[in-house]
Amino acid sequence: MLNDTIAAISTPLGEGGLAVVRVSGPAALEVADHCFVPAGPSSPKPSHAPSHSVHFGRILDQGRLADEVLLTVLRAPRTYTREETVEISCHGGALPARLVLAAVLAAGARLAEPGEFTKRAFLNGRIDLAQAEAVADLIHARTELALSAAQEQLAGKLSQRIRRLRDDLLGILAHIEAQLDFADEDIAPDRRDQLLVRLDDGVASMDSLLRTADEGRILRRGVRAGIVGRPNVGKSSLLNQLLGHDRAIVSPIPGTTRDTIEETANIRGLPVVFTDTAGLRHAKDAIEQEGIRRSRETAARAEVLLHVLDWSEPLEAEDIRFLDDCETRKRILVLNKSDLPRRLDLPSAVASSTPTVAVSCLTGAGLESLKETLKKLIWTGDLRPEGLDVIINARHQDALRRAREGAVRSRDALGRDLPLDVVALDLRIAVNAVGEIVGSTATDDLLDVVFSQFCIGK
Ligand SMILES: Nc1nc2c(ncn2[C@@H]2O[C@H](COP(=O)(O)OP(=O)(O)O)[C@@H](O)[C@H]2O)c(=O)[nH]1
Ligand SMILES: [Mg+2]
Repeated sequence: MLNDTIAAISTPLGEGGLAVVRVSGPAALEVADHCFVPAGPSSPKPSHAPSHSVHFGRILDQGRLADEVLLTVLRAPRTYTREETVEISCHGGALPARLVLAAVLAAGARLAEPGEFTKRAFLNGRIDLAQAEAVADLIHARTELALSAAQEQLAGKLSQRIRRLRDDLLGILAHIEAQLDFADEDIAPDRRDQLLVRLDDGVASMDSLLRTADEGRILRRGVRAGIVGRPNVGKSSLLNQLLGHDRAIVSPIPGTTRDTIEETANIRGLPVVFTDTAGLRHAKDAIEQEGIRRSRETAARAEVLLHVLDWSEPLEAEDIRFLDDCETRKRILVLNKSDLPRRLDLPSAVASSTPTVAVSCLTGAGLESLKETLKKLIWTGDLRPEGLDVIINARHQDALRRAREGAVRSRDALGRDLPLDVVALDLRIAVNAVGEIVGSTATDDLLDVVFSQFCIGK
């Protein structure tokens, strides 16, 4: 598969200043020779140009002008894929890029699959699988914190930890397998104890990696926070304040918000997906009833609830019912309209057990404190970017869990003096599972799963 030459548009489709068509593979320069005409009469053909040089000219598709471009020649191995690469910068907009791509394909390249450039970088040994995933994380990052976590992973921080772990396990396995060759000799007790300690260390290191999974999930997918409460308390106003722009309709008429509205905001570096809901109350008309049904669904799915109450009004029956219903949920009571005189009286049991923040969506008072409270509720870890050097994703978590099971079974078997081939078998499972993370033991299926997350052209 690495014998052919691939091409794709690497910039988003749509209007823009520039678009880039990327070509990679052994014939990349010949493909460029076929469709590129340099501007100057004495300018070299791409295949005669030095590496990392840029050339002005035209791309022709069977004699017809596709676009005026700048063509960059990048020779292997100093390229993204480690293969011969040509990058063609053409005019932005969907059409010029498509014409250039068509010319490149007519000249002998094949259309790349999603993530195929990055897959080649992996297959050619430039990056491992965890680093390849970091490229996708980097592209999809929605906050600077998520970006910096992706950058650390791309730089190889996670890979180093995983390799060290795998080397340790392999070392233990080597000892046990060497012992297996002397079938009638038992493992010496002191040697066995040493191996047990090393296995425990391995499991502890897996545990510390597994603990970063929640943080990884938050940074990659965001936290779902539902804004709930009865009509007119200021839920839509709060959403707008948290987003920093007017997204939802705010009105003094109760029941204005009928559908649920979802938007992502950056809360102290964490992506939080807020959902504004219809107010919870007894509604007569069908549309509002449907809105309220959706509100309940949103509230059920949310990981955190912002329960908005009106500071200027006494508690109503709906407020109390909802306070009771959500007793066990991760939640914040947001007492809105703190610019007005207080008439709200919270039951002391609730006030003492639930984080409570007074805000005014009218003046903006208390909003920073609300963000801080929210951050503390969802993120127990350290928020310094340098504390984020290793954060695993769901795939890593799955592999590490299997590795941990294998390592624990192997340790128990060794501790109970079971036959050494049993000890070795489970340890081998652990080694392989750890190896999946960086791709040293990777099946085609696994690679398909990882690279299907990418867009075409990356
Ligand atoms: N005085 C005051 N009025 C507010 C505040 N927040 C919202 N309101 C008003 O309360 C009414 C209902 O607000 P809205 O956000 O639509 O409430 P929702 O029904 O819960 O979404 C509107 O007239 C807002 O202008 C606040 O902090 N102080
Ligand atoms: Mg509303």
